[in-house]
Order: sequence, then structure tokens, then C-alpha cells
Amino acid sequence: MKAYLGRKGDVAVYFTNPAGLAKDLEEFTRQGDDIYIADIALDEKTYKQVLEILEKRGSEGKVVYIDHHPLPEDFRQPGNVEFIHDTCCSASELVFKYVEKHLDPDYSRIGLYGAIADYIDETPWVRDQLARWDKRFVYYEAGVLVQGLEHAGRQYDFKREVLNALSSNTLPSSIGDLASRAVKQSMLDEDLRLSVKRTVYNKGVVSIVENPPGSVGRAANYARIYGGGLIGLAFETRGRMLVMSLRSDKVDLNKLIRRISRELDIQGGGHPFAAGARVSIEVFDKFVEKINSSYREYLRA
Ligand SMILES: [Mn+2]
Repeated sequence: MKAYLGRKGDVAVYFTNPAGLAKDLEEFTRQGDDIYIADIALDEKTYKQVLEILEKRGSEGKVVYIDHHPLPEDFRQPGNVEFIHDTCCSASELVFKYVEKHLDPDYSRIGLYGAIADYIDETPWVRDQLARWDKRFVYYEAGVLVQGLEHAGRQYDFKREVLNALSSNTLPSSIGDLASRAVKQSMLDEDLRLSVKRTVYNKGVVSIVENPPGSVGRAANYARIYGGGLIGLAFETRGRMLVMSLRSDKVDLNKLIRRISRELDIQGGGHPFAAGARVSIEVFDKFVEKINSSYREYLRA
């Protein structure tokens, strides 16, 4: 997207998240700006506020929203916004298709890195595009990119540097110290895996890991594998808030969490197999009980 927009002028890049999107739009955008948003889920609790701001911004600038997360149940298409939505594939694939005709075809590998990073690498488009590259080379570069960025955590300036380099199609393994960060991250991931294996415990069908030494997403996946529950859950304590990831290959987590978020004071949602939530410490036990009492309705065929 930056390679495409950059030909017209300056592009400012911000990293945000579903719960923070409304606030970030208020803070970082003005009337008359062109705004492109990609890969941010519309959160059950805040999406109306988000759409309200975007409709307003869209009356004076171009607003494009590209996403692949399931939509809130009562979602209605906003005015003044070009809304590109499909749960078929990664946001990376959707963005690439949006800008494809304006870019050198060699940019397809950037789209592929994103699809691989999102574990959505079995779509027809990915298959066709991969056949135009050496598969091992693309997977290696995608691995360096994902692992290196994982290691960067919240160093947004570094992430912006990586994004700038990628927007001129520089190989991830040639960007700054991304490759050596990736090596370090692999060692940390191995520690994370072994730590989850030791500390995971079950409450009903939920296998839980508390404050893992690394990504809660990966920890949740290992929790599912080593705890043996239908759902893996890992959280990080931030003040009174538990910021968590959930993983399951059997339960539609997005629907389950969105339903619970209408019954308890929590925020969350995501994909059928991978979701996130923010739950206060006080509500956590009730949250896990709710999962156990309602997951059956969301079992996938
Ligand atoms: Mn995504």
C-alpha cells in the first residue's frame, strides 16, 4: 500500500489495534486526509464510533478500509468509505489485489509474506503466486520478516523502517538487523514453548497459560497443544487488565467471544481459529465459566 500511495506524495504510517482505532483516528487524522486502514478488526464495542469518524473524514478525503476479520453482527456498510471486506484470505492478499495493477508484479512477494505470516497461505491466489517464485526463498524471507518483527515488539520506529524498506521491495533478510533479530527470536520461541509445556493448566475445556515469556498468541497455540483443551488461552497482565489470545481448531472463537462480550464487560473478537480479548482480573473466572457453558453452540463441523 505504501509503495502505491508513495508515488503520489508523503505517507504517514501508524500502527494501531481494534480497541484503539477510534482514539487513534481522532488523534492522528484530520478532515481532508486520505486514510487507508488495513487488517484492523471492527470491534463489537467501538466500531460504531470508528465508522462515525470515518464517514466524517470520508466527506472531505478518500477513506479506504480493507479487512478480513468477521464483522460485528449488526454491521451496516458506512457511507463515504470504500469498504473492501472478505474473510477469504489475509488482509495482505486483499491489499495486494487492491494495488496490484499499479505496481511492478515483483511486489507479489510482499503480499505473500503477509499471507504466510497470517497462516493463510493456502488460497488459490497464494498458490498461483507462489508458483511464480521459488517457494523456499519466499518462505525463508517471510520467516525472517515475521520472526524479526516479533523480536522488535513495540519498537514502532524500527517497524516503520522495515515497512519503508519493504515498500521498495528490499529483501527482509537485507533489512537492517532483521535477520539477526529473527535468530534471537527463534531461541526465545523455543524457551516459550518449553515454558508453556511446564506451566499450562486446564479449566474445563480451556487450557490456560499466565504471563508467558513471549507472544500470547503463540503461547495460546502451545497451550492448546500441550494442555490438550479445545481452547488454548494465554494472557498478559497489564495493571487490572488481562490482555489475551485464544486459539482453537474446533470452536468458532470469534462468535463465542463476541457473544460473551455482549453478556460480560469484556472486549474481543477476531477469527474463528484465533481471537483476542481484554478482560479485567475481576471478570476472568466468570469469563472462563462462560466459555465452558457456551462453547458447545460454537463447535465447528
Ligand atoms: Mn489479520
